[in-house]
Amino acid sequence: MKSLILILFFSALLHGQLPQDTPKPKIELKYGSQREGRRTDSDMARWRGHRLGMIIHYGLYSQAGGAWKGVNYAYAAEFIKANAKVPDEEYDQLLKTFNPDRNAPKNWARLAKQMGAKYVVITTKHHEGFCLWPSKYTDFDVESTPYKTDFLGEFVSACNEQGVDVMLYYSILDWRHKSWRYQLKDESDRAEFMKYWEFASSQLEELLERYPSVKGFWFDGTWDSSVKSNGYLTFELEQRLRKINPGLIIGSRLRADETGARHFDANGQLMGDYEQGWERKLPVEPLKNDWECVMTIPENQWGYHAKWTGHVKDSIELIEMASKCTALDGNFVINIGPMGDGSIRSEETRLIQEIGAWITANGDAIHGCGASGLENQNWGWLTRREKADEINAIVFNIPISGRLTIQLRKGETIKSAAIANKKLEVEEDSGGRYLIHLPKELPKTAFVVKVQVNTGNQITAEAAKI
Ligand code: FHN
Repeated sequence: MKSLILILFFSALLHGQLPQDTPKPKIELKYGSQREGRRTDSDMARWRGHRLGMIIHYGLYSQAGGAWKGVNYAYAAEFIKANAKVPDEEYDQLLKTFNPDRNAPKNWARLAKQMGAKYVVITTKHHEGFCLWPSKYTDFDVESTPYKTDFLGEFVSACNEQGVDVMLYYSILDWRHKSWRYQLKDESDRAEFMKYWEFASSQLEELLERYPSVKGFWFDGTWDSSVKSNGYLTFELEQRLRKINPGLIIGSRLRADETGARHFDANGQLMGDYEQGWERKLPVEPLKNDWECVMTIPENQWGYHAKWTGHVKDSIELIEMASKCTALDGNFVINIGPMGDGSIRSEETRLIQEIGAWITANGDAIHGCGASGLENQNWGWLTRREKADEINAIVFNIPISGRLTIQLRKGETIKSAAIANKKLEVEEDSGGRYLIHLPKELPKTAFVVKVQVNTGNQITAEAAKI
């Protein structure tokens, strides 16, 4: 009898008849996702088309370079206050020496442009609480330093001049503010935390008023229970900011719903405009939502650390990641951590120049492109501009056979393939499989083969998921 029950159970499992296979009932949420699918407006399309960005971590911690009183702390340099357990009064001494080069804002904007970044995310306030702009809500800001003037404003203007969009990083978590709470254990914690929330909300409104050209916010430090168990606050804050600028782009990291679910609500729907959880990791296939990956050059270092340890990425690795992100329909953002005086370490300058040189030659396979709608092959990544019948085959691994395989879909054919306008031999195999013969002389770095395709109306922008 027992074995009969087991047979019936497994047969039901195989045929999908068990109750757990029925779709989960939708949970009624007031503070969950507010939209189905991707945003379709022009502000979001602009952000999506950028594909390559730069994120800058800069604050008081940049002066310490990962060490305190002669002791080196290997963990993330922007955490030096926590790593070395520095009391507030002692940490405040860094205010007195914060005096970056006056040209730093312009230099950084120029470097971002040179790298081919179409947008920059800059830390306006990291977990340490220091504000890069003169905020009317705190004295723990740039106005209290010898630099005095509005560093952030100067940077935003410099980016505007360079035609590079700006997104503002803002840490909700604040080690410095007296009213910040990690959890709300009682009513007094709640009362204090509500004061903090109003402070942060007012600062964010202040940022929008001061810098109307910014395109969005990049939130961080939202993982503590004080925030995630009060999801309605994140919902209301998002609404409040969108009221000032309806086109704002806000990643998923700000949000929690009333069940405490973060990024995705309890029904699995994305909250915010794009998936913001891709930190130092990339997905393996195109995602249905917009998404962005932020990447450090060394291991887990965002702020300036004088002693990088572990693997340090080189430019071709970062270029491949940027290509992969484009091929998987996402944006790629490379972090730099300027030194306390505002200068950029030589390793980062070199990488920026190398990436920039590659982008100058090949950027049209990245900017404005997205997933090709075809299967990526192990020689590299395929990208395509919306509705275009040209595919970019970005080659990172040259096959020993000297042939690139491309698998088209039914009804599609390849018209031609070329590297830098030099036509290549294209051989048709069976079942939509094509072989592109590479020449003996090849560029010394990753290169793009432009492949003209007859789509036979098979590939629409929607199919290409751009
Ligand atoms: O703790 C921070 C870290 O310092 C850095 O700012 C990164 C950037 O994505 N975000 C946090 C960790 O998730």
